[in-house]
Amino acid sequence: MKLSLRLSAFASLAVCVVAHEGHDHDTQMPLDYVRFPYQAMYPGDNEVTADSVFSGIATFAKLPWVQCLGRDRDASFDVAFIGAPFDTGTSYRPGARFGPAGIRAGSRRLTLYGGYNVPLEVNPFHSGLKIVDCGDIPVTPYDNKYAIKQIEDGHKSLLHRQTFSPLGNDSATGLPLVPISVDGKHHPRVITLGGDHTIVLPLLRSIYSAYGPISVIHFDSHLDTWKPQVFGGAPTDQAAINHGTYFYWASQEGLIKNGTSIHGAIRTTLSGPADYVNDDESGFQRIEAREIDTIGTAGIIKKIRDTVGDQPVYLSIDIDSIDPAFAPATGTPETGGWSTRELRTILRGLDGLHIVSADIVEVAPAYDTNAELTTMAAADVLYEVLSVMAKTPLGKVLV
Ligand SMILES: [Mn+2]
Repeated sequence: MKLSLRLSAFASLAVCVVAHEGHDHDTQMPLDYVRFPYQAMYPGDNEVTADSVFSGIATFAKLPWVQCLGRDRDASFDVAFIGAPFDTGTSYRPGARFGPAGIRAGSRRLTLYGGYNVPLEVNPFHSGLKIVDCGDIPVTPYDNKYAIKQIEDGHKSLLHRQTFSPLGNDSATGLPLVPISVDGKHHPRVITLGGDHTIVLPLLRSIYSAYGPISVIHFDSHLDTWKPQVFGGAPTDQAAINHGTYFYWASQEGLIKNGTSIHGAIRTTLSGPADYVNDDESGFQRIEAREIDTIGTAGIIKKIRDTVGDQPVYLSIDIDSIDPAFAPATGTPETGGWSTRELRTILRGLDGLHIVSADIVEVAPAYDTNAELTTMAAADVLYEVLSVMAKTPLGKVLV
């Protein structure tokens, strides 16, 4: 309402100026003169705005900004985007602290034509779910231990909030759905914009508080299950937790469901074959990036689905799973990766899985092209994730 009043005053002023210049515009310019299909994206959002997709303040996909960790602590939603601007666990190129801002800029155009996903036959922005951008978790760049706790607390604050929409009934049987969490509650979903990959340790600690040990689908050119002695040398306890070791720690803490978790797009060099033995012990199956040449996207999708089954699953996407030709702006780029098209196809192949929350990490916009290749790829990848989420409620039918 406040925005409309301000715009109204501004429009009147504009009309006055025009009139003084001698043109015969004597009626006020309508406030919705730049109405685009992206408007009214969630229930109750019918506010007229003069912002087009290329103007105004950047939120993910121009979604409404809610200060979920500030003055809007009681706000409810079904899906929340939240930034975790942390990059002090990086081994090579720093800069992922600017990832959330970059991804939001890369996402501006997502709803220019309305946001309908043709292959998935859904418009996540008009699916009845309340989807918001909660801004960023405050993260200190001076103390990793403290920052990791901030990220866990920020994520938990969103995850344990009341959902905006009820769980509803099963579309096939009409029977009421019950939550798939271990605490029996229906939780909203959180999509985190990283940040370097270290953030997944506190994110999985938060996920554990609602779902217990979770199956993980992890797209990355790197394993990230390295022992601290192998990756970084672990000179201190703090150094031992970084963007190459967080899955080792998550496994040690029992946060990951052993045997139903899987990496995709792996192609890094190793310290030696023992890294794969260690990776096995951390509970992961592996899909190598080069397997796309033999089994294709369909074969990769099948491997993932066969591994995860109908378990609740957490999805973590390192932008470096995509080839640097398509996504150069990242912390530890590796050639020989998947195209943006291939990763998007694989993500759509997860349709029907119970993805409880997700993230995209390692986007470091300072290394991007002027054409915003990487941040656009990150935004489009999350659009596929959001579409899959919109189609499948986080519930099951009791049998
Ligand atoms: Mn990586």
